[in-house]
Amino acid sequence: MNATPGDRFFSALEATVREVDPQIAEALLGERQRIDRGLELIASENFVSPAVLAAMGSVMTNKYAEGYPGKRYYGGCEFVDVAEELARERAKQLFHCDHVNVQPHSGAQANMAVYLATCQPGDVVFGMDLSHGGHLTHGHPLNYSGKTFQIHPYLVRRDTETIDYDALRDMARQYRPKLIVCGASAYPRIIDFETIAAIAHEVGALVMADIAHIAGMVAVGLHPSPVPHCEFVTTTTHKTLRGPRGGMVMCQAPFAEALDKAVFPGVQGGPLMHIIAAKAVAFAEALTPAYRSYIQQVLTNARVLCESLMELGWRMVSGGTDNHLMLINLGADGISGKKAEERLGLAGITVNKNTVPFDTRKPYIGSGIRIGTPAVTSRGMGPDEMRRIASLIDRVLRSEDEAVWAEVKQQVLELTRAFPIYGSC
Ligand code: DSN
Repeated sequence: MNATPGDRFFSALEATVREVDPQIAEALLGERQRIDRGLELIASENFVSPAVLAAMGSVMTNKYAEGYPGKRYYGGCEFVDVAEELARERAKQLFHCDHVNVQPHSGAQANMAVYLATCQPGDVVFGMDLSHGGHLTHGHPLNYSGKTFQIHPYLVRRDTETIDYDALRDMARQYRPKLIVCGASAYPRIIDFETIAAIAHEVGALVMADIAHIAGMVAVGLHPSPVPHCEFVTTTTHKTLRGPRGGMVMCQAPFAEALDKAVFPGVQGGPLMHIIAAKAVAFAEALTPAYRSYIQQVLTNARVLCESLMELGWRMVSGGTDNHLMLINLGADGISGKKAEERLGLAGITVNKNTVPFDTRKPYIGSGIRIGTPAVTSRGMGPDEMRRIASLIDRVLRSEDEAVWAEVKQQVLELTRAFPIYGSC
């Protein structure tokens, strides 16, 4: 078989590391083989392009650049300034926002910067409950957000398992929050940002929309954008956006200065300039028609996978999906999320356990699993593969027999061989 550009890229990379550190080189190869031979269905993961990887592995990792383009605390920033300016301009083009800060090292730090820019310790903040689909940084008691602010979590409705906007409005009128945080990490439905912003503004609250999961759909117009309605919009850059691991914050013009001060020097020191360069590359990719087609395919694949699982008898949280992810509710008496995750892992199918709304199990065990289509879609898989994946998941979850799991693993190998992602290995 002829070596592809991917093969050559990764062989060179691993050989370079191997000369210095054979153990890490082995781990790198092992991870590439794990990716290549398994089905990656973790909703928050994706596979970046070789161009994004190359920018991440570049000389810009060496540079200190505290400050912002044109106003740094270090000399020699002329080329990293180019990278940061391009990242900012492209992000603005993608999301049509007034201002953006591309320096946050992660989504958690992006959110922390918004809290710092808007709230004082002890202020009342609303966030969606973690077990109803929210995120740790939206006010979980063990997270800095929950420790610093007076958090009132809002929930989904029991009947529809969708956000209870009426209860949220009642809560806002009663507690008058400083900030309402919306957005989710395990919510399969469209989020009505316009309604949430109206609820917040009625009581004088600001809104932060965390679109880490759905950023790709928002960028191409396949999910309503929070940008016209919410003062702050945060995201990670590595999920549906398919960029390097990192975060960013967008905001309306009057908050630009406060936001930039909150990111640096408020929360962070030197920005990761190699990651910012890679963000710029990923945003350039996201501005192409090919990326829009990719996101359309992510959504089609999620719908087909979800419908196929429902036809096989699985109960999905909220009865379906509008985005890139779905949650199987395995039931309080069924196999736990933890067991399901382990068992699917043995069959070469990677998912994560998740709580479901009103779960009676602890988060580490959970009664559900979360499944997403961004990564398998990046491999080029389509609806036929989604139907096949649904039947493989069904077989593994319904069988106690290790031989069945091993047989499914063989089928996963067959399937993935037809859709290589990072060269053959
Ligand atoms: N851990 C991420 C996720 O899996 O959704 C959120 O930070």
